[in-house]
Amino acid sequence: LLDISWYTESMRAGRPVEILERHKLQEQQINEAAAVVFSVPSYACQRRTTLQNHNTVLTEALSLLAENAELNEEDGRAIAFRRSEAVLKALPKAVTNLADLRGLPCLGEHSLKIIKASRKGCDVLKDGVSSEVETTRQSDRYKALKVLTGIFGVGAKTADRWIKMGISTLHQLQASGETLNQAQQAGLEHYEDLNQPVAKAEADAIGDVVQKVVLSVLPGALITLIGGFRRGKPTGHDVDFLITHPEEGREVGLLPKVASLLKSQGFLLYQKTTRNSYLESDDGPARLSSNMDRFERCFSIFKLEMNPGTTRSGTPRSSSRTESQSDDHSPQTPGGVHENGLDSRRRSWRAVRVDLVVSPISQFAFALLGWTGSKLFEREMRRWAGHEKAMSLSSHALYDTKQRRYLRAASEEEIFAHLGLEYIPPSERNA
Ligand code: DCT
Ligand code: MG
Repeated sequence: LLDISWYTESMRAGRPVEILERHKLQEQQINEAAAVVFSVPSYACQRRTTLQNHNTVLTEALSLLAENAELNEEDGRAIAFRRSEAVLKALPKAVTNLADLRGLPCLGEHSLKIIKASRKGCDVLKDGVSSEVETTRQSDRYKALKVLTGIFGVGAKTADRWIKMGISTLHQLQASGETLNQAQQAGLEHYEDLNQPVAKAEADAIGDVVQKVVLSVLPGALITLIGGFRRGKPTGHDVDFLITHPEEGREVGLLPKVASLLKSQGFLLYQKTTRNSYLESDDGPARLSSNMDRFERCFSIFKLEMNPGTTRSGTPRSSSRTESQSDDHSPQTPGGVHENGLDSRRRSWRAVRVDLVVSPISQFAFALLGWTGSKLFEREMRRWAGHEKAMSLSSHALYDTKQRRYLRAASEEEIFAHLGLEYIPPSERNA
């Protein structure tokens, strides 16, 4: 292991102490390497992350801090926590000892502190208590940000402005006389439903309706369930569909027609459709603030009829209601127990957030990859492309900056191959 020429040179020059020091250092490095318990590559897109998480106590702690940073628009902090969380999610076993963390990538000082975090000497590994996490969870600001951004159409900036005006609850928002845009009005009206997880069976039922309507407008169209459900998640916060047609161009202008049909059939409680604004240029992709917003897209609130006896997903509503009545901060329908003037338990339908995205077939593989997620997996793939391959990846295309050309792909597998990455199937992209 020693560099022989350096060794003989040092011997000849009579530097035995140096040799001894070097020996010691190498021995130490060898021991450390041997003591690495889990070996994990540093980009999430190089790892297989299933839904089986062996470290939920730790990842939930880090996730809460990441979420808090996101809600406070501290992007750097948020991404650091998300990366650490993702590394722990990818481990094949539970971390039982701090030594297990040796050699793991992306565990910054702060994340390590949280993992080791102590309250009276107990660490989160033993009893799930980290004082910083608990303080954040209990803080008025975090609770208010959660409640307000829980309204569809309300982001961190708006929530922050309202909090500065003294608004931290839905009741205070209603009493404030603040003007709400249409999305926010609909979000407030369907607050309770939209904050209940959506089950896979509900997503499939919506898929059937969407498929029928899309095919009636454009025979031959292909509809794919994307987002978390494509990764095998049993529930989600919304339902995402990607639509394309095998003949390039036939898909243009599809969504306004689909939305208007769905609306006339009583399936939409709210919708906003945006047109495709993506154009390729010979100079490569323009810098986009987000790669998500250029397809023809329909953001909607879907009215899902439920069969009698269908139970809603998530916790029993009666118990969550009791809690919310005693806690002014927790999600609560503005009017109290009744949403839309009806007790939601007796309604035959529920509201669900549904996103429809349309892509031309030439961009379909990129759209599919970009919309399957997880968010961190996507982000890491774009970072890998940029930092390691001098390429620019979006949900529309892959551009090679050195060759100054777009790299075409007809499948996700081809995109991974262009990027020099081993193919990771959707069920293992749950970073
Ligand atoms: N996406 C992304 N970057 C974003 C937002 C979204 O890469 N800023 C991609 C990844 C997932 C996909 O779009 C759908 O987004 P969400 O519905 O927010 O994510 P999800 O994984 O489907 O989560 P959920 O199961 O809660 O709906
Ligand atoms: Mg989703």
